[in-house]
Order: sequence, then C-alpha cells, then structure tokens
Amino acid sequence: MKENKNGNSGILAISACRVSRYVLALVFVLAFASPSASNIFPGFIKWHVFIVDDLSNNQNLLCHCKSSDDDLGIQTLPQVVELHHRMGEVKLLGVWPSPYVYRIIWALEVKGIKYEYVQGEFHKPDFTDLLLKYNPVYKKVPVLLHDGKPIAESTVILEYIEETWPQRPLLPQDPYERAVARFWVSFAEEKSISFMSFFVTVGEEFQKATKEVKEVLKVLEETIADKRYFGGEDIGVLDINLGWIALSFGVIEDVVGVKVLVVSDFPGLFTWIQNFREHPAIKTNLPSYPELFTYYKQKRETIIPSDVAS
Ligand SMILES: N[C@@H](CCC(=O)N[C@@H](CS)C(=O)NCC(=O)O)C(=O)O
Repeated sequence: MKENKNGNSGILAISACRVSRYVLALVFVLAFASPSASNIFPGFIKWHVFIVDDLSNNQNLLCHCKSSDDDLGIQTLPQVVELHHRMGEVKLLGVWPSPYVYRIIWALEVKGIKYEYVQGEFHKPDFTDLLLKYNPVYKKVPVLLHDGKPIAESTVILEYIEETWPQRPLLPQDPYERAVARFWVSFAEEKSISFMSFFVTVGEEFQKATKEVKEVLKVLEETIADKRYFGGEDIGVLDINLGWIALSFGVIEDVVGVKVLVVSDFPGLFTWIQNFREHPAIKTNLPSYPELFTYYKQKRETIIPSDVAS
C-alpha cells in the first residue's frame, strides 16, 4: 500500500460514561485528528470512534482505528501507541524489476503496511551511495528502512515484516507448521540457482539446468497439489518467496525459447500462478509482459551473444 499523504482525520462518534473520560478522549482525538498528526503518522488514522467505559485505567479507553484503506479494529490506548510505534516510517529501496524487491512489495501490500518505495538504478551514484550506506556488505536491493534502520536480504526482511506487523500472518500459527513453511522457503531459495542457470546457459549446461528445473517444479507441483496457494486459502510466505515464478518465469521461458512449465505437466502450479497473479494485493503490483520481455531479452543478450544462443 503505497503511502497516501492525504490523511484527513475526523471523529465519527464518542460515547462515554464519565465526563472525565470525555475529556481524555477529546484530548486524544484532538491530538490524532489534527492535520499535524496526519503528517506525523501519514495515512494511518483516517478516523476514529472512541468508546470510553467507566472503569479507571487507560486499558478501557478504546479506540476504533481506521486508516484510509484498512480497518484496524478496536484497540486499547496502549495498543494504539504501540501500533503507531510499529508503523513508523517504512521505506523500501529497490530496483526494477528485481524479483527479490517484489517479494517485499508483495509482503507489505498483503499486510497493508504503508511504505514509500524508493526505486533507483544501479548506475546512478546517488542510489549506489544509498546502497553502500545501508547494505555495505552486499550492496544489493532490497533494503527495508524502518525508522531509518536498514534490513537487507529479502528472506530476512520477510521475517522482520512478519514479526513487526503480525496482522495478516504469512506464517502459520502452529510451530510445527511454521517449521514446515520455513523448510520449503529454504528449499525454494536453494533451488532457485537452477532457474538462473536455465536463463544464462547454453548447450550441455542448459540441458542440465532444464532437467533440474523440471525436477524442482515436480516437487513444487506435489506440494501445491490442489491448494489455492502454498499457504492454503490465502497467500503465505512460500507464495511470496516463489512469487517470482508467477512474475517472470513465463517471460524467461519465452526469451530462452523453451517452455518447461506447461499446464499438462504442472496443472497445480499453473493454477497457482493464476491465483497468485489475481490476488488483490499482487495484481496491482506486477509489471507488464512486454516490459519484462524487453528487459530479460536485453539481459540475456548481454550474457549470451545471439550467435551462441541460437
Ligand atoms: N540474496 C539477496 C539477493 C538480492 C539480489 O541479488 N539483488 C540484486 C537485484 S535482483 C542486486 O541488488 N544486484 C546488485 C548487484 O549485484 O550489484 C536477497 O534475497 O535479497
């Protein structure tokens, strides 16, 4: 959810049992409803309904928080403060069309986190300086900046996002199921090298890579079976991790000129690609086929001269 800076706030209703509670609620409302509060917490609180009961601690000052896009439900005052704290300022440094960056975009979108996307280019010194500053070890994107603190490596960022914003969880609640989900993420990470080889090799190496890709896809086909998503009824961390297959593998196959992920061999994965691409948080965050085709064609030509590729 890219940041919306027009966070006009307003009060819809206040109900209270004691005058003092009215006063407290009013102070609180004025603090958050002012235009300056919208600047401090951009796009977060759109309007509030305060329900104040007659008990005597802040736990009973209830606030119905709603951003311009999300209903955050009824929260106690300490929870609201904690939510604001966690919301912080979220920035994502990325480069188009990095599949690793898309992982983070999708996770933030699924969870409804407001963020600012800073899209750079590797050849621009301003951007490489930023990477040097925030990811001095790898100098790669994505980098997530949360209140100015950098987190690098897409799988690490996904874990951070999950822990910091637990709403709409990407990992199962059950510890065993969480371990299983993490196992598959680790498997997907390890095997992604075969897909890279499929894109950048020719001849025998290409034949070997193609065989490996088919083996990996077979395992994934058995894993997805007839589920809607790897995460079950909704997108989970493995869907986000493997999302690059739905994002660009079809394009890569077209550039390479060999189709591997065909519906007759991988019906479950084929359906999953459609389900993933049509998910409300994903479909508005996908590049177009022609843009990607041009990008990957040029990239392959810089790696493999066209006379060798044919
Ligand atoms: N393991 C890293 C890989 C990130 C990565 O390879 N990013 C590429 C863009 S797709 C990058 O920044 N490359 C810059 C470079 O290699 O100089 C992750 O999961 O975040």
